[in-house]
Amino acid sequence: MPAASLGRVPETRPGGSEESAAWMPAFASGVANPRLLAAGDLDGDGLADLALCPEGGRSLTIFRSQGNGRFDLKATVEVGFTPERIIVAHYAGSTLADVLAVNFTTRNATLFVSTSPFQFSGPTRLSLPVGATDLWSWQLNDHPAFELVWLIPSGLRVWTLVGDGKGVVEWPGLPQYLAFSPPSSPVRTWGDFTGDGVPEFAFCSLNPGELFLLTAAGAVALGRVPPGVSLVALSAGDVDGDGFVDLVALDHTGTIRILNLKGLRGGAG
Ligand SMILES: [Ca+2]
Ligand SMILES: [Ca+2]
Ligand SMILES: [Ca+2]
Repeated sequence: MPAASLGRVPETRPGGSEESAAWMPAFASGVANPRLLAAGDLDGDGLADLALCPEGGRSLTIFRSQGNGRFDLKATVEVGFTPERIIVAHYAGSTLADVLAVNFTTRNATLFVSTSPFQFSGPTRLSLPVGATDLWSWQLNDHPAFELVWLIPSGLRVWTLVGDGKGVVEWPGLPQYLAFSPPSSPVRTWGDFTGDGVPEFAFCSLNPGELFLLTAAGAVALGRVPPGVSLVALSAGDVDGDGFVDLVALDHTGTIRILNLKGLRGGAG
């Protein structure tokens, strides 16, 4: 049972929290009025790259990770609608991640499949489950495509994309580890931060600005948002290529702030 390994998450650490959660140097993206953030490796170098979208924007700004908390502007992707959620994940079985943009209100979902680093084909239109209000994605089985986990009124619905997004296989039921309620904070992301193969939610409580990891065992404090900083979005990805999933945050000024959570795995790996 996946929850058993959650005991490895440290509640506190002697001598302070710096060992388990450390902020990397902040990086100003230059994206004004930022709203959406997604992390994933778009060029196959093992470093999670970023997609950003401003509030009300219809195009994504794509950044390549340098591996040190800094990023290079690489591309702009025209979405054709205003996304409410963007995700960078592997949907086409390649080493290059793909980009997914979704608007739940207008029921638009578009997949941009990577054809070479920071180059995309498509877009491929996807359908949405009826009533979907949010979407998360992670690798949940041995099929190479990441799964889509939709939030619908009756709970969750899981899809595996097949044929580079041209079709979907809907899971007949939900595994036990998907029996969760997402945190109510809108600033939340899903990812396997503890390295046990099962994703957890990381979220920011907006007052007073504290970051938590929500596991089956409860919420664990990860760290405090720097003073005067307000986070608008979170994502999960290994930005520095050390093999540990980092918590990537976007603040209200368009600055990228990365929390290295290596210590959550207690030195494993
Ligand atoms: Ca990369
Ligand atoms: Ca899969
Ligand atoms: Ca990392």
